[in-house]
Order: sequence, then structure tokens, then C-alpha cells
Amino acid sequence: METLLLDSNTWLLVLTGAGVSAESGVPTFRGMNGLWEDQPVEQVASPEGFAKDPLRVWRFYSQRRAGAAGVSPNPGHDALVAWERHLGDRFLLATQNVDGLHSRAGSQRVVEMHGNLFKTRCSNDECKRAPFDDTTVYPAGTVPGCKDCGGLLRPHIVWFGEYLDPADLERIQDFSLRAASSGGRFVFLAAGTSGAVYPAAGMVDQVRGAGGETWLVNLDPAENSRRFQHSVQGKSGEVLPKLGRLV
Ligand code: BJW
Repeated sequence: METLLLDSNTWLLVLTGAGVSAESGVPTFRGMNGLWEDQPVEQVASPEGFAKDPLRVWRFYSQRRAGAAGVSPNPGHDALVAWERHLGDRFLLATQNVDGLHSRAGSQRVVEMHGNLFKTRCSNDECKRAPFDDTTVYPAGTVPGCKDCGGLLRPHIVWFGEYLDPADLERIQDFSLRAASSGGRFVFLAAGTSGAVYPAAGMVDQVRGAGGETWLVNLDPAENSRRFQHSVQGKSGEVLPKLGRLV
């Protein structure tokens, strides 16, 4: 297996997806036994789906909360913590995962691009209430209400058709600009993601455009596999701990 040299010249941007949490027992979205195998995506992961049937959406996310609360980080998460400790500010982790497992493992420089399963916010755009921590598993048939405005509360998740938080995108952009202009080696590594959802799936092209080196670690070929220069097929919990050579 190839190794990825992580030395004092290296800047590393990591993108993770559902596959990185699979070995912790969190289901992925697409494919066999995926969360969306028998779940119409647009009904549970879009603002239109929430407007039409908020009960269904809360049932889906409450079940996910219950499932994710009992899981633990795996050796893939731990490897990324070790890489971050080694590289310091020359490391950034952008995750599409909403399960919070990277932070629970000890990662600190994390951007949760698609939100957090354990946060809730008001669905009324005019309400000033900020997103808040919420581990509640709401009983089926319940939609929680906002104590400030009486509107419906919703999961703090980025659904299809919704914009990602500009501050999150800016943080990734800033890191990439600093890495590309550092005079060092800019590396992008994606792990456990099907490369089907944008803007995350386009990050590989942006990094290549900036002269960076690109790596993919995935169990199956991803939709954007051919855009990576280095590819390692396998489980991230097995590959990542062996891949990095910290010098
Ligand atoms: C293992 C493993 C193991 C298994 N080890 N690997 C440009 C072109 C076309 C369309 C668009 C575009 N830009 C925007 C869009 C629209 C849309 C989009 O991308 N559509 C596509 C379907 C084409 N994007 C958006 O709407 C985004 N918003 C946006 O861009 O706003 C501006 C805009 C809007 C509209 C038009 C244009 C611009 C928002 C996207 C939000 C996505 N949110 C979701 C759901 C909510 C989260 C939740 O409920 O938890 O986030 S979608 C879902 O997919 C979830 C995930 O984060 C995301 C990515 O999935 P991921 O992580 O890749 O998981 P899987 O299951 O797909 O793959 C797992 C992989 O792991 C597999 O490959 C396995 O092989 C592998 N694996 N075990 C390593 N052990």
C-alpha cells in the first residue's frame, strides 16, 4: 500500500463522509442497507419534505439520534486525530457527517459542512433563536415547537437545495488558499464518501486547480474517483491508521 508522508512541509485538508462512520455502526446513505435504500430522500432531507410532513422528518431524525448516541469513534477517526496533533494548524477536517464522532474522537479543527444531528433550530427564518444542542429523541407523532416564536423546530441539518453555511465554506477556502500559497505541499484526502453530493464532491477539482495532490480512501469506487491522483480501496478504519507516515 502507498503511504502518505505527513512532514513539516505538508498541509492537509481532509474530507470525510458516511463511510468513515460505517465501522462505528452508523448506516451510510446510499447502497445496500443505506439509510435511503427504502426512504424517499426528498421527503426527509429537503425543506419541501419538512413543510409537507414534519412528523415524518422528526421521526427519521429522532431514530438517527437514538442510533448515533450509542456508537463510538473507530480507528479511522483516531488516525485523523493523530494526524491533526502532528500537523497542527496545517490540518483541517471538513466532514459531511452529522454524527459528531470526529469531535468525540478528539478532532478540533473540524468543519461540519452538513450540520449536526444533535443540534436543533427554529424553522422560522425571522426567529432570532440560535441553533442549540439537543439530544432529545422526540416520541413518534411529536414536532417540537419554538419557545420564542411558536414556530416549528427543525434539525440543524443542511438539506438538499439549502445553502451551506458561508462561514464554513470560507473556512475551507481560507485554509486552501493558505496551503496553496505556503510554498509547501498541499494535500487533499477524501475518505468514505460516494462523491455524489455537491459542493463537497467538487473539492477535489478545486484542490487540483490550486496545484494540490489528491488522495481517495473508499470501500467502493466513488462517482468522482477518476479525479483523484491516488486511490486506496478499503475500509477507512483499516486503511487510515496505516496510510499516514508521520515524520
Ligand atoms: C466506506 C466504508 C468504510 C462504506 N470505509 N468507505 C452541482 C451539480 C449538481 C447538483 C448540485 C450542484 N451543486 C449543488 C447541487 C444540488 C445538491 C446536490 O449535490 N445534488 C446531487 C445529488 C447532484 N446539493 C445541495 O443541494 C447542497 N446545497 C447547495 O449546494 O446549495 C446551493 C445550491 C442549491 C441547489 C442547486 C445548486 C446550488 C446541499 C447538500 C446537502 C446534503 N445533505 C445530506 C442529507 C442531510 C444529512 C443527514 O440527514 O444526515 O447529507 S445528503 C447526504 O449525502 C448527507 C451526506 O452528508 C451526503 C454525502 O453522502 P456520503 O457521505 O458520501 O455517503 P454515501 O452513503 O453516499 O457514501 C458512503 C461511501 O462510503 C460509499 O462510497 C461507500 O463505498 C463508502 N464506504 N463503508 C470507507 N468502512
